Amino acid sequence: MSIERTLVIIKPDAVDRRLTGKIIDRFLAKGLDVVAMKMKRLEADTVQKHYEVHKGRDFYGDLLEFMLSGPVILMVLEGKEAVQVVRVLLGPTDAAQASPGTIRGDWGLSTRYNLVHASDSLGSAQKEIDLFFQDSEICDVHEQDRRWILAKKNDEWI
Ligand code: FUP
Repeated sequence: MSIERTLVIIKPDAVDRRLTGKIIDRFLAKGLDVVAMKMKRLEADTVQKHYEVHKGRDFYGDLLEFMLSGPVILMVLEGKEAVQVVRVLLGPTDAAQASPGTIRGDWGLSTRYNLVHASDSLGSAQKEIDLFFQDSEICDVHEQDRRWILAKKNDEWI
């Protein structure tokens, strides 16, 4: 199984509710590495690009307004199967349907205010990382830094 990178956005609701530390801790406790992180207010054109697939949907305008309503924390997370692992840690888009133990399940009830975004595939992860980060902002993780997180067998992380 390969080491992947995924993009995470801690959304304005989670920042406003002071949930950022607890949320970041979930990712670290799972064994993922934070290889880039910054806090900022997003610009409208960046959010429009990020949510381009939803252009024309009835919730699109409200979604943009929400994402621009306050600062967010942007992160690149790295680890084994990071894209899918992070989506599982979040739970489904509608937080009311999310199981206890997931981020949305523990702290949310809303579809719009669902606390965190994470890339849904390896392809979108690469696009989203490139949209929000320069290569120079991303740190390299050394194999020895994850030696108690993952084992190696026949050149595969297990
Ligand atoms: P996700 O992959 O979990 O981020 O979910 P989607 O790409 O389907 O939706 C992106 C964002 O649009 C959600 F995080 C919240 C918002 N949304 C709404 O506000 N209303 C909807 O009915 C669906 C999505």
